[in-house]
Amino acid sequence: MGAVAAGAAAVPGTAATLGRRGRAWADVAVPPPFSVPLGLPEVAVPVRRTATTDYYAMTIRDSTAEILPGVGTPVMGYDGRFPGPTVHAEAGRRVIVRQTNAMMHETVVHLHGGLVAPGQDGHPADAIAPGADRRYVYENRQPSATLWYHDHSHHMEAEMVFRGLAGFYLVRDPGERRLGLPSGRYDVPLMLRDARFDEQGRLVFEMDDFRYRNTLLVNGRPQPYMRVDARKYRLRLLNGSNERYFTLRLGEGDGDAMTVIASDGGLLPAPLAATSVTLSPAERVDVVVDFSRYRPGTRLVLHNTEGTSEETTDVMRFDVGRRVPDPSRVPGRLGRAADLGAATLTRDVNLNLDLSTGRFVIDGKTFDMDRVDMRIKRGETEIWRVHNRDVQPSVPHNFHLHGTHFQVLDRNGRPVTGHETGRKDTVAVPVGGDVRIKVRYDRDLGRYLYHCHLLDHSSMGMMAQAEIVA
Ligand SMILES: [Cu+2]
Repeated sequence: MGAVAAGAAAVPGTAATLGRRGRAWADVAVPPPFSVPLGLPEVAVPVRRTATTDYYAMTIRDSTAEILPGVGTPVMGYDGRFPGPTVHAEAGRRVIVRQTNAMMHETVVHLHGGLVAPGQDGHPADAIAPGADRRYVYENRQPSATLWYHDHSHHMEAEMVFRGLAGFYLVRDPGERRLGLPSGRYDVPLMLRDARFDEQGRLVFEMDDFRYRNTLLVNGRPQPYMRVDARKYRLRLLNGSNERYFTLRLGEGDGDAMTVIASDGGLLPAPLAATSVTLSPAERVDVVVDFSRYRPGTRLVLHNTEGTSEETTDVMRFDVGRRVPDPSRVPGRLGRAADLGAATLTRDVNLNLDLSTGRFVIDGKTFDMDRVDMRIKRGETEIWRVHNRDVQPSVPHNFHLHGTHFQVLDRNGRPVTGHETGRKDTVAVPVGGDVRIKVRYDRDLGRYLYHCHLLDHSSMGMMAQAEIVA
């Protein structure tokens, strides 16, 4: 019944619930906004390189991170880092990661957005026992994209990701390099999420308690500032929250111009101008911001317009510095279109909180790793209409597919715009409404998960699996 009570109040992303408790939960430890410099996740270094393959070794372990200044916070981390090290991958070149589990808990690693074989995908049935290790083989047969890796343990992914088991995985390719987009130190991954701390600065995880997760973190730092040169930057924005939605605006008022260049699955066909971007949990968007439009000394706040108080509205601040030469550009043509062709089949998928049992379900059922929930013929395009039935109480959900990228057709009958026109692996499903997506699996046979990526919901059962058949 706990889930019912939580569900009744559970409306992440709405003004009614976020930020109500203010900073009272972390008065002792949380610094004022924009007083901590942004950090970048450490870059993972291969232990070995061959002609075809980069080998990495990571240890998944309990650790301590300085998230709040001067405070040691116990975390779970890839190599003990919060967030985990960033893996730089090259399309067409294999990456093999040996993950050693040095924790007391089982864990399993999912490469979110990776087009990988089912056996490498981090299915909860493939857990790494404490003390054991597992090799993950990623072929990187996909175009450049901002991916991330995170825990996917049965019933535990919400807590383990919340405690730190998440990191960036960036795929690049020669075609993207030729475009001349901002690169190197001007290509910056930003993992946005919320957290809840107690008065000692420890992370507090309670299932579905998103309304108390009022400290915003970027790359593991509370509401940081970042010194930028007055030139173009590529910002890779990832919503790494369990349940919080971000609608991001730069500067004051209606928001300054950003150029959206990529979605979950990689580059859009063409850049799109935007003054805001909305990200439900696990979604990514890459934007180019031209800081040369601002006078040196300008301080620009990245706002979350879905926040309800200073601590949930102010995400981070960019402090514009000197003008520097900027050879980068944003060409008018970028990547390939998302079009998956004509569909041969349509399906309905229903997401809801079952009020009689208090369980979060898909098509009436909680996840069972021994049950196949649908069979999909490889190579055939299908249209899925995904419904969010939770009007009363009102509960947001989103929808994530493993093993492929999909094309979003419309939401509540209206065509989507902006980054949602690109190739996607996660999409928001509005309360009481639906989203239609085109789905096609082109490669491996076997089982892939699909689920709500509000991780507290998937941990409580809002997950299912499809079997791809010949
Ligand atoms: Cu959900």
